[in-house]
Amino acid sequence: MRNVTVAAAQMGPVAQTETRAAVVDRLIVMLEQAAGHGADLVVYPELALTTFFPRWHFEEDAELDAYYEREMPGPETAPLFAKAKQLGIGFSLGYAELTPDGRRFNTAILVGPDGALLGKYRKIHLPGHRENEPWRAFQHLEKRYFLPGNLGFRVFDGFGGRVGMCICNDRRWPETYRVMGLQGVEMILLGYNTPIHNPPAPEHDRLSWHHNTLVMQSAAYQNATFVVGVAKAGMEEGVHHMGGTQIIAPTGETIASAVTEGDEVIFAECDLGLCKSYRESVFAFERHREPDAYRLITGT
Ligand code: CDT
Repeated sequence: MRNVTVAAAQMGPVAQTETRAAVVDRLIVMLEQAAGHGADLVVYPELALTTFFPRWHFEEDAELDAYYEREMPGPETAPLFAKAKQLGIGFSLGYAELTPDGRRFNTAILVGPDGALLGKYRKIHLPGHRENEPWRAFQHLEKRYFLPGNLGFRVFDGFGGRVGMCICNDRRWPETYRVMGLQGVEMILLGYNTPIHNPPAPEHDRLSWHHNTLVMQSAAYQNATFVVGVAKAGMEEGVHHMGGTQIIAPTGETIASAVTEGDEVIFAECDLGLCKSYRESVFAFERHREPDAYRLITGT
C-alpha cells in the first residue's frame, strides 16, 4: 500500500473585486480543513486566485495585467506557501502567469510538503476564441490571453508516487492523459472553470456534468491512474460555472464528490498501489499497445 490522502478544494465564485489577500485567506481556510483530516496534498482549481477573467474582452493590457502573477510565490501568495509548509502539506495551485519577458500562460504548480516547487505545468489545450465576439452572452478569450503551454505533459516524483497535472479543457483530450500514462503517472491533478452554457453549442449545456465525469472516469481507467478534478463553481459575475469536483480511482469509479457549488473540501485516501493492478494487466502498455497503428495521431 502506498497511501496518499488527497483533498480536492473546490472554490465557489470569486468576484472581480475580491482581493488576492481575501482569496488566499479562503485557500488557507480550506488548507487547514484538509490538514485537520490528515491530507498530504490539496488540489485547488484553475485560475484559483482571481475571477475567471477570460469572460471579458479587455482593451487595455494594464487592465488585463491585474489578473496575472509575476512571481510565485509573490507577496500576496506567500502566506499560503508559509501555512502549507508549517502544516507539512503539499498543494497544487492554478494561476495566470506573466513571465519576465511578457509571455502569458495558464499555469499550475505542484508544491511539496516542505515548500519546495516539485513541478510546473502550462495549459496546452486553450479553448474559446481570440477576438471579441459581442453576440456571445460572455466571452471565452483564453486563446487571446494565453499562449499554448510549452512544458509538455510531464510527471513529477512526489507524495510517494508519480504525479501529473493538466488544466480544464485538457481533460477532454485523451492524449493529455496518455502522454502522462506512458510516463507511469499515478495521480493526475486538474482544476477547471467550466461555464455550463457554451454559446456556440447550447445544445451541449444539459450534458455538462455527464461530459465532465465521462472524460475523467474513462481517462483514469484507461491510464491506470487516480484523477482529481477540482472546480471553481457557482454563479460568478453572472456566469454559472459547474461544480462536479470529484476524485476518481484507477477503476474508473468516483470515490469522493462535492455536493455544493461553494468552497468545499472533499477527501480520499488513495492507495497508489491500485494503479499497478491495471497497468500490469489490461493496460500493460508495453505488451498491448500498437503504436504503428496510431501514426495518424502521432504524425510520424
Ligand atoms: N477553462 C476551460 O478550459 N473551460 C472550458 C470551457 C469550454 S467552452 C469554450 C472547458 O473545457 O471546460
